[in-house]
Amino acid sequence: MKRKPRNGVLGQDSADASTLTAGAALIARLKAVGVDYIFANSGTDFPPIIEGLAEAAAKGVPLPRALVMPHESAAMGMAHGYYLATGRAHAVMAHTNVGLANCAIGAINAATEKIPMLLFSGRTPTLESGRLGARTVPIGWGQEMRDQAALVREAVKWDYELRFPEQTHDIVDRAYAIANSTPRGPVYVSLPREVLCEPCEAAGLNRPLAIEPARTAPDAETLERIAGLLATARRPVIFAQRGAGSAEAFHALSALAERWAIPVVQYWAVQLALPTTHPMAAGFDPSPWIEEADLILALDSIAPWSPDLHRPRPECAIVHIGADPLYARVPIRNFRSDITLAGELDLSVLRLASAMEGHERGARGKIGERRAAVRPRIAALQARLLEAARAGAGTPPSKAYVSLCLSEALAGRPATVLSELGCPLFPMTLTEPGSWYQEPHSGGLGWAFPAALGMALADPGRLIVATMGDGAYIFSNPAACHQIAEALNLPALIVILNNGEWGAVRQSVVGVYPDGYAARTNVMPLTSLAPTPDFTKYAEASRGWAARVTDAERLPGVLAEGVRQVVEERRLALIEVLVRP
Ligand SMILES: Cc1ncc(C[n+]2csc(CCOP(=O)(O)OP(=O)(O)O)c2C)c(N)n1
Ligand SMILES: [Mg+2]
Repeated sequence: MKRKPRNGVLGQDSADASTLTAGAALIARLKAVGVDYIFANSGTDFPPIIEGLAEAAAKGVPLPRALVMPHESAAMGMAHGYYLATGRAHAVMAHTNVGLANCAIGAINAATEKIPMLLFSGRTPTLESGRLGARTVPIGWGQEMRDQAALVREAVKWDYELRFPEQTHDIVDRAYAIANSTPRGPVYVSLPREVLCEPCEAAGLNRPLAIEPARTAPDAETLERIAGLLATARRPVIFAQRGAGSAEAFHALSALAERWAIPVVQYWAVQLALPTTHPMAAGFDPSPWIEEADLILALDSIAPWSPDLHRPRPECAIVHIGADPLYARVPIRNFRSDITLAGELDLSVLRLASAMEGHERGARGKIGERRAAVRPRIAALQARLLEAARAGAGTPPSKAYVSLCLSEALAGRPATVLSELGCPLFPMTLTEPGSWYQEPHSGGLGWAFPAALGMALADPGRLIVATMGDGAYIFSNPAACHQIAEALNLPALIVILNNGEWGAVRQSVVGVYPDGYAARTNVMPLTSLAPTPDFTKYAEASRGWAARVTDAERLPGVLAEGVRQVVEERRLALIEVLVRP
């Protein structure tokens, strides 16, 4: 019988302290560039990774924590949430083409939201025999693809296949630098098993990141033009869909909107740009503002309004600011842009706020006029939103009413709400940066639950709430997410708004065919989730605390207890609320 090779080609044995298996070097290099967690779902491609983890640990090499993810969608969602909480990119490792296919939705979501992450999956061995790592079982043939990276290529900024063990350090550095450069996004590297089994130099493993990520700053001249227009416009309005870029920029934007009396519309907001109760927080509907505007400033907004419904006047000046303000990844996106400013959003907002200062004297009268015109309208709008939410009380309650109750249950504590067809933003009182995230505009459902777990991992002192529709919860692979919450001790509050259907699909049918057969007869094929499961059982299966609210009067008490379970008992708590269809 042939001797089993330890490393590299048959018969070669080179494992010592000066070398590591490429699998070990790859993971160790990730740690060296700043990756603390690998969210991993392993398979037969992983022996050199798993052996590498053991080898590196035995040799005292620092490693990231490799966490078991029972489903790849959870791995991608957690890496997404972890980045939102910390601004730091992490790694996902999946099993060959099939694991990568399960990562595809997460990659699409990450690409749309410019979330950097390092995505890896094994590549089935190239060789059929004769080398360590060569194929051993039939899936070695069944999982081979002509172009595995094609599964995610449209979503990633860059992809590569590791060809030689000596490339390992460089490829990690390049992947990290590209993912973290403006505009950020996911990258993908496929890892052939034979290459990972090869020995690799350990020297240089701890050198600093060899390639600095590129950060694009806004052009000062263009910023100055925008500041001048914004200062002197009669009816300026800001549209913000992806927050302000950082906590500092959030406060700067709040101050700018207040000082200059500029309404901020948060239409389909994925992140919060200023407090919901801010005197210039002009709700989510562009309609009242867009037609009278003489200047629109869109901050990192993929679709700041719907061209089918909302029409800016031809003489209105339109400005787009963002990391990639023209959204070059999107084939069709023809929002007019008279001034286009590329650069990191936070830098643009902060520098715009300073540039505005130079215009203060000339604009004083204008500001007073603007404030008088918009302030009472915004106050009335905010009151109407609250009133509408209160009117949704009763059994079953509206989503907006549940949102109001949730907001009251969270009052006074640092909390972050992630909503995926769950509680709507606007009746809530959320005043802090990072307190609100909504599902990505790519809409790949199943995001909120694992993203909340990623946040809970990153920030254990914060109360993380994931609120979802019943459909969105099912998409999240709940068995996997609850297993992770228990295994990693990640308490979070899960609030499911159960209307027994895919209501968004129903609304879309009514939107396209308002007088159609489906709307008139109220027969909506392909939207019902009946019979509705008892969702509490999913949480209980992994020993979480759970409650089902069928009587809306009990809602405030149950929410308070759910918060207590998470904060004091450090348990995952799931609350299922039956809401109106
Ligand atoms: C992966 C994926 N599959 C399908 C869809 C299409 N889709 C969009 S909204 C929706 C229904 C969501 O239902 P639910 O979470 O119960 O919220 P509701 O619409 O009832 O408020 C579906 C199926 C999607 N966005 N993503
Ligand atoms: Mg539903």
